[in-house]
Order: sequence, then structure tokens, then C-alpha cells
Amino acid sequence: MERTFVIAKPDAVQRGLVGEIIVRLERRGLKLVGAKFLQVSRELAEKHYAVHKGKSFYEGLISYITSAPVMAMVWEGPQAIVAVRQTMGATRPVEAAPGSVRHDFGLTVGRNLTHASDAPETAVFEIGLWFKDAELVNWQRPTDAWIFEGN
Ligand code: D4T
Repeated sequence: MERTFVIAKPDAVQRGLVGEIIVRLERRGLKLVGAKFLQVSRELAEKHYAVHKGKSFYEGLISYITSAPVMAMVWEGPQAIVAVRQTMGATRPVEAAPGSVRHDFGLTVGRNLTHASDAPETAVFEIGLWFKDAELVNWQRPTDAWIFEGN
């Protein structure tokens, strides 16, 4: 089973959309295995966004993610990485598919509400950066058999 890392960013928290993001992932059938509400330090933000260092939007990105609390989460399911990015929508809200979180609640890339890992290696790196192993919960969900086959 695949795991992916998700952030409800400061704008999602400020706008009261954390529940909306969670409910969409739950309804999709994904399983929450870790969550923490925190104020992101500059140090953590720089590690998380290291690949973007030097880009024109880097400083804005760091100040955005550290500007107010976030909800950091780990979600699990078959093809969780692709599924979550689909539920969130394209990075730029005006390019996001109708029905996705970024389409339904966003307008600009600098306030795009969520983050989700984009590849298996990124997911492993990000989950390890934001969570200790002991903070992730392995739990059984009997309804899995009604959501996907082969569990
Ligand atoms: P995140 O990482 O937030 O889930 O976004 P994506 O994976 O969908 O997109 P990304 O890594 O390309 O961009 C990271 C982050 O930078 C912001 N950004 C991006 C920005 O402010 N201006 C830009 O031109 C781009 C490309 C938005 C997301």
C-alpha cells in the first residue's frame, strides 16, 4: 500500500478548509495514518522546498508556508500519490480540473491551499522529514474490502 504526504497550507487553515480537504480524501477511500497541526519553522520549510531554492518564487513560498499554522498529514491507499494529487488538482488553480480542491477553492498558485507528494521518492523523503515513525499509525479498516480489492 502506498503512502503520501499532504499539507493543508496556511490559507486552507485560515479559511476553515482543513475539514473540507480531509473529507474529500476520506470519501475517496484513502486512509489517514498520521496528522499534526503545527507552525512550520523556516528550517523545516527550507528542507521541504530545497528543490525550489534559487527559483523566483522560492522566498514567497517559504514566507507563505511559515506564515500561519498548517495541518500536515500522511494518507495511505492504492496509488495514493497519484490519487491525492488528482483530488488536489493542478498546481495552478486556474489549470486544476473542476471538482478538485484547487479548482473549487483557489485562484492563484501562491495560495493554492495544499501540497501533496509528487512521486514515491518524494513521498518517502517528505514523510521522513515531517513525521517520526512512531507518529504514524498502522490500523485496520474493515471497510477497505468495499473500497478496493486485493487488500
Ligand atoms: P506543492 O509542492 O505545493 O504540492 O506544489 P506542486 O508539487 O503541485 O508544484 P511545484 O512543486 O511545482 O511547486 C511548489 C510550490 O511552489 C509554488 N509555486 C510554483 C509558485 O508559487 N509559483 C510557481 O511559478 C510555481 C511553479 C506553488 C507550489
